[in-house]
Amino acid sequence: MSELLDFPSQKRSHREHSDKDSRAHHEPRPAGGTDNRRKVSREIKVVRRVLDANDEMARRNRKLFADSGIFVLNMMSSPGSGKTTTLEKTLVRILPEIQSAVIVGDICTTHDADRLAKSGAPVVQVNTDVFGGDCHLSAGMIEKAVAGVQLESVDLLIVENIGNLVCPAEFDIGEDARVVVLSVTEGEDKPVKYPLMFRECDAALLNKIDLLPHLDYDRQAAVNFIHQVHPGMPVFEISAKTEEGFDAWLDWLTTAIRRKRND
Ligand SMILES: Nc1nc2c(ncn2[C@@H]2O[C@H](COP(=O)(O)OP(=O)(O)OP(=O)(O)O)[C@@H](O)[C@H]2O)c(=O)[nH]1
Ligand SMILES: [Mg+2]
Ligand SMILES: [Zn+2]
Repeated sequence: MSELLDFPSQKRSHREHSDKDSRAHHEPRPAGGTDNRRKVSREIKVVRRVLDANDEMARRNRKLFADSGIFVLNMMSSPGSGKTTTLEKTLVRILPEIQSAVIVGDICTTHDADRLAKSGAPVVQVNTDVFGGDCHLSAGMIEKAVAGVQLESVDLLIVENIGNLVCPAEFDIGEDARVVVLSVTEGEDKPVKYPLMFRECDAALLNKIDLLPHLDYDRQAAVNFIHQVHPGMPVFEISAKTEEGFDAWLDWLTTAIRRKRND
C-alpha cells in the first residue's frame, strides 16, 4: 500500500528556491543603481527566511527521528541513476530484520511508490507537480509525509529524493546520512561538475557496473573525481540489476543504523 501526498501550496517556493540557488552558488551582486541594490537585498532577505524556515523544520524532524530511534537515509541522484531499483533490492535484503518505511519524491506519478510498496514496506509518495512542481524535497514536505508513517514500528526511514543532481543536496530534511547514486552511463566527470552533491553526501554508490563491458568508461577516474571533491568518501561499486557489490553497501548501511541505535 502506498499513499500519495500532493503539494499544491509549493507554487511560490520554486521561485524562492531559484532565488536561494543564486544566493547559495553565486551571491547576486547589485548591478548598479540604488533601486537594484534594494531589490537584491529584499530578495536575499526572502531567501534567508525560506532557508531559516527549512533549517528549523529540519531540526524538528531530526529531534522527532532521534526521539523515535529511527535512522533516516536520504538517497539522491540524477533521474534514472537507479535509486528505486537499488532500494527495491535493498529492502528485500534488509526486511524484516530492519523494519523500514519509505518516503519517495517525484514531480508526477506514483510509479516509484508502487514499485517500492511491493517489498511490503509502508511507502508515502510525495508529488510536487501541481503548478509546476518542486525539483527537491524540503524538510516541510518530509514533516507532512512522516505524519502518514507509524514511526514506532520503524527502524529505518528511507527518503528517495526527486531525481536531480543539484538542489536536493541543499535542503536539510533532518536525515542521518546522505547517499548519492551515480550510474556509469552518466560519465565519469559528474562529481566535479556537480560538486555540492558529492561534497554533502556520506557515501556514493557507483551503479550499473553490469553495463561496463558495453561502455568506454573509466571507473577509477570516476572514483578519483568523487575523492577530488570529497576525500575519503566511501564509494561502493554496485549493480542494482545483478546485486553485485551489495554486501559492502548493506554492511555500510547496517553499521550506520547500529551506530545511531547505540549512541
Ligand atoms: N543495467 C542496469 N540497469 C539498471 C540498474 N539500476 C537501474 N537500472 C535501470 O535504470 C532505469 C532507471 O532506474 P530507476 O531505479 O527507476 O532510477 P531512479 O534513480 O529511481 O529514477 P528517478 O526516480 O526517475 O530519478 C530502469 O530502467 C532500471 O531498470 C543497474 O544496476 N543496471
Ligand atoms: Mg526512482
Ligand atoms: Zn529544487
